Amino acid sequence: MKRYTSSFLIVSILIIILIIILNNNNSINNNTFISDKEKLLQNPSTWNDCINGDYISDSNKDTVEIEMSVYQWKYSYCTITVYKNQKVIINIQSLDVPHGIAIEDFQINSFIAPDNISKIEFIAIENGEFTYYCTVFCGEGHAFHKGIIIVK
Ligand SMILES: [Cu+2]
Repeated sequence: MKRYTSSFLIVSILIIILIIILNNNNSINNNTFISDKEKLLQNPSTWNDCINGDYISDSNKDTVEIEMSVYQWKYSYCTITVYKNQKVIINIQSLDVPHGIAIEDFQINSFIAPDNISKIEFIAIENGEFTYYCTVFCGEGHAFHKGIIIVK
């Protein structure tokens, strides 16, 4: 009986630690998205900009994780620069209507529902420039809803 109680305790503690870790990860992601939304609301003209400009990854890292927002009709990064052989994870959230992201060269085609985080990942095995674009018709600017991944 005592053995069952102590293993039950250990399992419970592990579950609690896991929940805390998962919640922390979520709050990091959410903070980025909340601040992106605030930037847009504070200055409506920025809706036609990539509000966070260009992303350049740290060349010392094997894996890079990027938080990116999408909205009519931009991605929060106009370009994403990574280094050859890096594993790239992009967490994307829509700040308004449903959008998508496709990167044909990396066989990626993902739907992005509002209030959900879509995760895409690929390994940058090739040097070059690769377009990512929206795959869900999202209004008059849809045809120009794109950005570029630069692999150095
Ligand atoms: Cu779109």
